[in-house]
Amino acid sequence: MYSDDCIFCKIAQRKISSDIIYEDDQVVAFKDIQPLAPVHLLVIPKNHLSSVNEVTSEYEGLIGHLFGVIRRLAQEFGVAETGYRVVTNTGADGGQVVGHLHFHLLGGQALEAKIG
Ligand code: IU
Repeated sequence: MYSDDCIFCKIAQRKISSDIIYEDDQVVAFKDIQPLAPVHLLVIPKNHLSSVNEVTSEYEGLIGHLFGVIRRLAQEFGVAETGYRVVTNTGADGGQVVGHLHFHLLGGQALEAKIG
């Protein structure tokens, strides 16, 4: 489930301190340490998957559950009505820095309408 040399696995196991705002048996969510918007959360599966490239059909249930968590956090953090952005960077060209699948939830301000 966890990878020894993965920082997000260590966060999920609480071996490294972070501002965890949600946890269940499959998912952890915490505040990004370098927020790019007033609300900037990271939602991750506990199971170590490197990126979307490893999200095969066996993880459909997990990803569905994870998006339910994102939806509820958007409500809890007050951005569900005003709007927000969910981003997952994949690989070098996608700007992925941390090699553990994660979804950025960004909101709390009007975000630049830009992709790429
Ligand atoms: P990326 O999609 O891999 O580029 O995003 C990684 C994010 O993880 C980035 O926004 C970092 O600020 C964030 N982060 C963090 O919140 N806590 C950490 O210990 C580390 C990175 I390392």
